[in-house]
Amino acid sequence: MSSDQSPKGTAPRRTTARAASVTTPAPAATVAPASSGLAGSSPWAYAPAPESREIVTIRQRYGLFIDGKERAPSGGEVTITYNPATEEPLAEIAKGTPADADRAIEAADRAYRKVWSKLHPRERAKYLYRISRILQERSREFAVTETMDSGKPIRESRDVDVPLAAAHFWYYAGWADKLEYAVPGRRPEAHGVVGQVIPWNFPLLMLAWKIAPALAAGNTVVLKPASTTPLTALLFADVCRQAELPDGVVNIVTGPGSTGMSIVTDPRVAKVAFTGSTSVGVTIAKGIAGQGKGLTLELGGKAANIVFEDAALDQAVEGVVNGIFFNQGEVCCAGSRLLVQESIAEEFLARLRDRMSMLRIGDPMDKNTDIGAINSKAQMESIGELVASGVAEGAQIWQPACDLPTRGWFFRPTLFTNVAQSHRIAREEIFGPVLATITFRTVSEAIEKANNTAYGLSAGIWTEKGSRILQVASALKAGVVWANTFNRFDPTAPFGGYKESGYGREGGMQGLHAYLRSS
Ligand code: TAP
Repeated sequence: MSSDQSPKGTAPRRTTARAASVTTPAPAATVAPASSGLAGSSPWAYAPAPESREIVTIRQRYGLFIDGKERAPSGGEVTITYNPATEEPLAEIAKGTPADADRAIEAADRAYRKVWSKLHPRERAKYLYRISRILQERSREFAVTETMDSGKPIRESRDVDVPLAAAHFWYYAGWADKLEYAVPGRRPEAHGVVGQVIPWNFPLLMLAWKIAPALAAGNTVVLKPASTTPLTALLFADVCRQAELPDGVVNIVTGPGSTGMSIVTDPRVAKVAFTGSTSVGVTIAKGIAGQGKGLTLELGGKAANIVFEDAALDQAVEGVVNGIFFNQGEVCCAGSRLLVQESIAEEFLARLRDRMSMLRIGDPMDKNTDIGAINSKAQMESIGELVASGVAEGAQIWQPACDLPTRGWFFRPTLFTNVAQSHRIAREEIFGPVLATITFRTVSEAIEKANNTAYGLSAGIWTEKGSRILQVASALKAGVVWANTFNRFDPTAPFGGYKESGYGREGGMQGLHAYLRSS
């Protein structure tokens, strides 16, 4: 049983904002009146619009997916995956061991040598198209499963995670027989077996980002999902069977971080891809140093969302809200630092507070929910600890009044002002619905403050001036810079970071390069 979660009742019940202050540090928090906007007891409150769970059958127990078959873990142990919105146990998950990792790598190696590398690239493409179609056909099942296992709002899993996952397989299917155009003048070759470890914030989407280009380039895969969100990866195993993908081409090994380490350090694994925390990324880089493996690391972020005085303010408010509250802020590229020009700061923050008061927090299965549950108790505690540090260090905290369920892990959207760049909330990745506001006066000050971070994954610019967008974007040390929008993803666009945000790119033609050796 995973130690950070515990089973309790079932359906989420609601309580008032103040009674739910368990999710935030009590000291100095300013909570807006409950009657504001559409929240609380307003006659304009939204009626419940729950998505049905009936399309999903969650089994009591899941094994490992090795060589096309479901297998019991060699150690016979299981962990439990929970619904973070209700704290109810969903299923028992096989606790894969290093011996299981070894079996999976052996299967992937055999499948690479005997089947996958011998297939005409056009035939590989057909499998990818088929997987994409099946994901589309079973999209509701995937969306409901993802929301139950991760806590993210059904609106996001339905409209973002699942369609984008299908789009990645579709996009890379198109590349499978055109690899020589990705590396002109050189001969593209697959690595062989690739080892992939993914996090819990976008479980299916991260799987698609990793598996689709790997297969298109001709590799076979051993993937370890995060322990708190294994279900859509295991459902994906079923898609592989349905698509009649040859045995061993994709292997899913659930289990703890140590099992992930066994996968990535195995000498038969020629390329490693990891998404997750910077600390584990560093451990993996050290663990495989000197082995000559390909490595891509997609790690944390502390993105600046910069609002200039000439920006379309309501549009910018919407973008800032989307930037930090999408997926409860559990997003590596979240716009977690708001940099707002001093001349408009007061007005902008007033509009932002108004908009935050309209956010609907609660049951992720409700189609009206904007902010769902935090993925785990451990993550809740981590967010709470960082928020408490913000208060202790002297920043001003504000949270809208909103009802929170009494069960499950929910954190009220939080806005900090009076933030100094030295505060922990301005420097560390919070990975929760918490926005730290810093003001600036000039363009160069904005650039300097935006770049004053150990990370370099993403940034946002809000201005009506095209020339300013170009000037600022080229000065920002961030892998992705959005202008007058935020959190836009597309399979054709590369994504990745600088500095402690990692290296290598996923998505687009660049994402394919990582899975190819070219001679
Ligand atoms: P991590 O520990 O980095 O987990 C990511 C993945 O790595 C999971 O599958 C995890 O397995 C696995 N893992 C853990 N230790 C490993 C090891 N030594 N070798 C190989 N694989 C290992 O993230 P977390 O603990 O869930 O979250 C901690 C913090 O990381 C968060 O607060 C957040 O700031 C950050 N985070 C960032 C991202 C992105 S996208 N940048 C994603 C998630 C978390 P288990 O799940 O079994 O531990």
